[in-house]
Amino acid sequence: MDEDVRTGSGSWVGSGTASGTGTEMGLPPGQRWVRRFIRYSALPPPEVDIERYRLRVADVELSYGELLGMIDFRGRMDFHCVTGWSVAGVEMEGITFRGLGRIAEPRGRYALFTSLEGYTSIVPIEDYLKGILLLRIDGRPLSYEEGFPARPFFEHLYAWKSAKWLRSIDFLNDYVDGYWEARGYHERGNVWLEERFKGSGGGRHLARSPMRPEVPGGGR
Ligand SMILES: Nc1nc2c(c(=O)[nH]1)N[C@H]1C(S)=C(S)[C@@H](COP(=O)(O)O)O[C@H]1N2
Ligand SMILES: [Mo]
Repeated sequence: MDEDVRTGSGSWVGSGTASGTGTEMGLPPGQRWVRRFIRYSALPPPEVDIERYRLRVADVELSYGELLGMIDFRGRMDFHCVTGWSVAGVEMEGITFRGLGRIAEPRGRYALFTSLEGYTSIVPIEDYLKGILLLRIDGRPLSYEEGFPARPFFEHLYAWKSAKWLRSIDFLNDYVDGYWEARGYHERGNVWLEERFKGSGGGRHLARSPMRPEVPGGGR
C-alpha cells in the first residue's frame, strides 16, 4: 500500500464511485482489531426530528432527502478509535466532501463539525476533502446510536473526528478546538502518524464511558 493511500489521499475520493479499502489497509500502529463498535456519547445524546432536520454546510441547508439524493460513494472502510480499538471493513455509503463542494464550496483552512447536542470536532481542509458525509452503513441508514442521520467520516483520521448526529459544517480560517481537542487530543489526528495527542510528548487518554443504552427521544 503506498504512502499516498495511507495518508488518506487514495483515489477513491473524487471518482465518485470508488471502492473503500477495507482491511487491505492493515492495522495502524498502536491499534487492535475488535469485532464490535463501542458506542460513545460524551454529551447527552440529542433528539432527532428527521422531518425538521436540515444539515447546514456554511450557508447552505440540506434536508435528509436531499442528502440521500447526493450519495456518490460506497465502499468499505476501517474505523479507528484513538483509545486503541479498530473495526475493519465497514460498508459505508455517503457523499464525498469533494462532491458536496459543488453545492457548498469549502473555503478557509479548517472544517468544524457541530453535532445536534453540541459535540464538536475539527479537521484541516486537506483532510476534509478526503472524507465523506456518512449516511448509510451495511446497506441501511445509520442507526440512532450510530449518529443518525449523518456524520463525517475519514478513514485516515481517528474516529473522534466523526461527529455523530451532525448538525452543521463551518469553514474557518483560524483553528479552534473541538470537544476532544480542548481536552488534549490532536488538531488533525492521522492514524498512520499516530497523531493522538497535541504536541509530540504524549498525553493520556481521558475516561470515556460507553453510551447508555436508553436514549432520549429514541431517535427518528
Ligand atoms: N456527537 C458525538 N460524536 C462522536 C462522539 C461523541 O461523544 N459524540 N465520540 C467520538 C468517538 S471518540 C468515537 S470513537 C466515535 C464512536 O463512534 P460509535 O459511537 O459509532 O462507535 O464517535 C465519535 N463521534
Ligand atoms: Mo474515540
